Amino acid sequence: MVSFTIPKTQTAAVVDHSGADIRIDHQFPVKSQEELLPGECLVKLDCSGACHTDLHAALGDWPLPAKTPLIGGHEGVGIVVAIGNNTANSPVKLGDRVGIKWLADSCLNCEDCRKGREQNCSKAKLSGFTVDGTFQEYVVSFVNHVTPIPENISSDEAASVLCAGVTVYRAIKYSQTVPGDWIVLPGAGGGLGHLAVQYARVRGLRVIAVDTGDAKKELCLKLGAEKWIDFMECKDIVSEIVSITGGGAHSAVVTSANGAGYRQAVDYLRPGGTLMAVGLPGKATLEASIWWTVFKSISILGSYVGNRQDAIEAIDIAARGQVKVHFACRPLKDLEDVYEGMKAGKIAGRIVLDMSQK
Ligand code: 8ID
Ligand code: ZN
Repeated sequence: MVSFTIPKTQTAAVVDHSGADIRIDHQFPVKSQEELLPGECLVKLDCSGACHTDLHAALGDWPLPAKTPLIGGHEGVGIVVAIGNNTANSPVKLGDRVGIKWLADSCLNCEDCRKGREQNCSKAKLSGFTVDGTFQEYVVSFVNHVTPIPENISSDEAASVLCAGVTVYRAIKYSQTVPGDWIVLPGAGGGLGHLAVQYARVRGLRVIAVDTGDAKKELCLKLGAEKWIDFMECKDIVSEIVSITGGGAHSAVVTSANGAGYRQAVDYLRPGGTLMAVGLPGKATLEASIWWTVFKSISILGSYVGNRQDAIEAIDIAARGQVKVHFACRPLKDLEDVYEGMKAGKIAGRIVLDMSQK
């Protein structure tokens, strides 16, 4: 049987209280195998993506508070190095490479879990929000919810599929679109958005990418967007989209981190169109005209991460090379600087934190 030596301490990026800067702690305790509860596993992480959600959590942007002190992070990939005693029927074993996603655990027995909306389980545990996440070398997670990572994708390529990828994959899956339809992606140059461009292409959709700046423009067009709109430059986004699509888009999957990306979406959708709400500004409201929403038979749907099956499907598409995360690697200690880049909207694609570089 494989066995692993587990150190007593590790390096972790800690937020002591909401709004505090990141503190890099080189002596943060690691749970021993004996301390793990049944159903828990310890994963030695290779890397973790940094999602805008981690920034919202660190800043306390949302109506729900994160735990503090908090170790954020929910796009981790690593090896299972320990499993809690008395864990029954574990789907993973020691040495398996697995992914950690936002949904760390759920009861699997309630109505939401039974219907495949595990993320809405009232007992859900959230990585990097209600339980410590992947901005550390060793994370405690849960055997039933970690995602098996196929061999033909590296850990750093897989990491951001686990949140950004799964989330947009599911939003597009439920967007009621068919091949040949037009999809508008506000936020297309960001972490979620650049993967949305690719998952939309895999589905045969025609993509209008909306974001700002040359780097994001170049990235979106390279990844298969047919049209680009710079939201800082375009004077009239609605008429631009209506003209490109000959009457309005079939769907919009909004991944902008602020409310502005949602504005006008109902106006540029064609009758029967679907607005998928994904970006999570904490305080903004969606000011859609009720009259036009009804008159045009518009669907407005919230789409929140994905379940275990969505994760397996999204990672499979990436492992087959059809979707690629565009990322740069940085050491964990650079997390604060990564957050600054995110606030300024300077990151095209994703940053992946490499745990081997402390
Ligand atoms: O389950 C979910 N629904 C889920 C899962 C994961 C993340 C939701 N999110 C949320 C995050 O919490 C965040 O609010 O999705 C949002 C985007 O996350 P991200 O992709 O990790 O953020 P990013 O890399 O910073 O990308 C955001 C992009 O939006 C653009 C920015 O330029 C950036 O490229 N953007 C903004 I800010 N305003 C815009 C606008 N008005 C805009 N693009 C178009 N129009
Ligand atoms: Zn995320």
